[in-house]
Amino acid sequence: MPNRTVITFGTFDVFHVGHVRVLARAAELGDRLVVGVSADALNVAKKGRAPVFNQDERLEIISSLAVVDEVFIEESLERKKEYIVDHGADVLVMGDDWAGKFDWVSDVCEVVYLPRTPSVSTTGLIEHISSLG
Ligand code: C2G
Repeated sequence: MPNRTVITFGTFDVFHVGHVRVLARAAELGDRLVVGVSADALNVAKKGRAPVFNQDERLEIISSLAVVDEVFIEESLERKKEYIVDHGADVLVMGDDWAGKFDWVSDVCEVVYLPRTPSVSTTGLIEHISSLG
């Protein structure tokens, strides 16, 4: 059977167990996992704030994980198809907070949405840490 390449995308800011689990489950769907880490500028455009950890730091964290084979910076959500083709991905995996949002790439690869890990989020962690004073 030929090697199956999985691709996923995310900011992965304030790295937490929900991130670990989605990456581990994505890796199980193939032989090689490629991760597009959202650029700082994309995050500002998408969420209206800069990430806590900058893109070089987030890239370093993600590339250090045993389940991850390759990383790159995702500059734009609209370029998803180009990233998928350039990295030879057979399947796009996203958390189900994105359910339906990337079905438009399904002519170039399979699209899978995985359930999110409940009760943990970067925003929640930032609020929690801020409240510690
Ligand atoms: N995630 C999860 N469970 C959580 C939190 C996050 O499964 N409790 C998943 C998300 O569904 C996503 C990945 O972890 O698949 C990364 O989450 P974010 O860093 O929030 O990613 P986001 O900013 O939504 O960027 O091209 C798409 C974007 O780059 C996705």
